[in-house]
Formats: sequence, structure tokens, C-alpha cells
Amino acid sequence: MSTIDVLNDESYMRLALDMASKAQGQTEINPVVGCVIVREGRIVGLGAHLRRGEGHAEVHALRMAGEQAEGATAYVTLEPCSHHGRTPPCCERLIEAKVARVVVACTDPNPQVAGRGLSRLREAGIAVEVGLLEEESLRMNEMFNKFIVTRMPFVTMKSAMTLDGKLAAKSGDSRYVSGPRAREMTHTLRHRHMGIMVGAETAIVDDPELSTRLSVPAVHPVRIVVDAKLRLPPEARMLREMIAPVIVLTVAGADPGKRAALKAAGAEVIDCGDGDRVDLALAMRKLGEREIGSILLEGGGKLNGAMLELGLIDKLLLFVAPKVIGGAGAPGVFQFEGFEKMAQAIPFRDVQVERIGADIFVSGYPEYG
Ligand code: AOF
Ligand code: ZN
Repeated sequence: MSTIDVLNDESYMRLALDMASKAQGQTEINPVVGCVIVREGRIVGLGAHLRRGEGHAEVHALRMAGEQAEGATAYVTLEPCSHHGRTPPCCERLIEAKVARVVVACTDPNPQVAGRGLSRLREAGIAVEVGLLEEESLRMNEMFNKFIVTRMPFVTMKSAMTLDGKLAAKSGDSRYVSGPRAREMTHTLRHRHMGIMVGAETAIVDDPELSTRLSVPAVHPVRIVVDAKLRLPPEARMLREMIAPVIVLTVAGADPGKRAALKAAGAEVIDCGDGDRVDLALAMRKLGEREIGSILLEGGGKLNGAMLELGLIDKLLLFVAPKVIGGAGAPGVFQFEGFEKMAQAIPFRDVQVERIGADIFVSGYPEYG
């Protein structure tokens, strides 16, 4: 931002987006939404949706504005809702408050809303404008946008690899591949996702807690382990530290004794198919049914490869550490059958590159053919 933040529609919408962005990770499957109400050159109300089941952004902002909402402009990062969900429709609240103008960043993809909120406001004679900072708002809610339409969790794969594509040394040692700033970002990502998923191999070798550790308190995701053979020991650290639920994804034929032991240790064990391997597409559907709307996938290489091969990864975040570890047996970041021809490679779109401390940070969205 420059020294003088010129006041205009965009600057008020940016304030609403900033408020929304800080609530990422605390609204479960709900979107993050911010609202700013301005009348005659003064901000008279501010609000953000902070928790599922509680007030929407507009409701908080309108309550603060009180009678000053009459004739005011409301800036909202998402189309005001038109449905009776856990809370009554926001568009009716805006109409009752006699707001004159509503500026919206993007429409709500929720099939129960999808434009109805906007038409309701227009019918009531309110001036409605849509599309201001739309890209930012869409990106901020990319996980909600997928889940609300497909009921499948949005999967962000995050990994750290060496320049030669390795997750660890041949001994299995992986502390640490990337630098401290990259690791802080990882913990912020854990806060922002409802689940964190690893393979049994990683869970056994690293014995991770899979918690969110930041300099401020943060939300811990549900810990999910893909474990067809139920190799996760009941005394694993994540089961000893019950800071959040543990879900073990397995198959119908898994050993009943091990199943009972994991359950006794506090894990929820979910069957995903009756083959030798966990049916990952079915697993995603079952997690979606449990309203786990977003998952941070933190590998290993086999799970990353399998998820990519099945088209189940929505977004990739990769820290590339400027070092080479070598070793034919050292695990690679994506392990799967692979393709014969370079032309068959899975391309990524909207790729961005940044330096994070000493590391190179690459993000992008896989495009499945
Ligand atoms: C808004 N403002 O601040 C939010 C909206 O279960 P409910 O009642 O909270 O409804 C959730 C749905 O409402 C959610 O799927 C999305 O369509 C919309 N979220 N709408 O006008 C808000 N959080
Ligand atoms: Zn609403």
C-alpha cells in the first residue's frame, strides 16, 4: 500500500477482504466474508463471519451501524445470502436496514444462493454492483467454492523438496528440508485447513503430532492417516496428544485386532473400499460427508503420487530448498507409475514463484486432462 490510501470503493472493499482473510481457518466449511458499511464518508459498521452457525458478516456490520445504515453503501466480499440456513437471509437484513447501495466482490456459488441474493436486493430497489476485487475474493474462498458445489474436500498438497526432488535423505531423515520461514507458512496452512493428511509410512517414520505451532495460538486440523494395513501404532504421538481427532482411512479387510486397538486409542477408523489399497476417491467423498471441506496433504511421495494420479489434488504448494541430497533410495516428492511421453505430463496453471528465505516457493493448480 502506498503512503496515502486513496479512499474509493476499492479501498473499502479491500478492508472487507482483509477482515475476511484473517478469519480463514475458523469458519469450517463456511466461506470467509467481510462487510464494511459507509455513510456520508464515514465507516459506520464493520463485520466479518467468524464462526459457522453464528452471525454473517453483514449482520455484525449492520448491528454496529444501527440506524446509520439507512442510505449507506455496504461493501461485501460475497453475495449476501438469500436462504434460511443456520441464520436468516442477509439480503432481507440489508433491505430492512434501508441500505441504498451494495457493492459485492463475487457471487455465492452455493446452489441455495447463486445470484438470488443479488436479484432480491435489486427487486427492492437497491443499487447493486458486482465484481470489485472479484479475483481476490474467489481465491480467498477457493476451498469453500469447491466444497459447496461438489461436497468433496479441496486438497492442497504442500511439500518441501531438495533441488533433486527428494523429500528426505536415503536414511529417511527429513529434519529439515526447508528453512524456518517456510515452516511457519506450513503451520499457517495447517490452521487454514480442516484436515491434514499423511501416509502411514510418514506417520510411522516421523511419528508427527500434526499440530499447528505458531507464535500465537492456532487451530489444529483433524489428523488423517491413509493406512490400508493399519500399521499406525496405537501409541503413536498423534494418538497420545489428542489435540484434535484422528481419522485412519483403511480397507474393509484390515486386521480386526489392530482396528480395535486403534479405536481404543481414540482413532476413528473408516473403511474405504475392500481392496488392498485405500480407495482415495471414496475416502475424499467420505471425508466430505463428514464436512471436512479442506485437506492439507503433507505426503509422503507415494500418497502424493497416488492423489495426483487420481486427480484429487486441487492445488500444489512446493518449497524447493537450494540443496541436493542424492541417493537412489531417497524418496521423491511424487511417486507413481508415470507416463511414457513428456507430452503426457500433468501441467500446472496459474503458477507463481516467490523466494521465501533461502527457499524457492512454487504454487500452482494441476490441470487434469
Ligand atoms: C453471507 N454472509 O457472512 C456468509 C455467507 O449455515 P449458514 O446460515 O451460516 O449459511 C452458510 C451459507 O451462507 C454458506 O454456504 C454461504 O452460501 C453463505 N455464507 N453469506 O451473506 C456471510 N458467511
Ligand atoms: Zn448471510
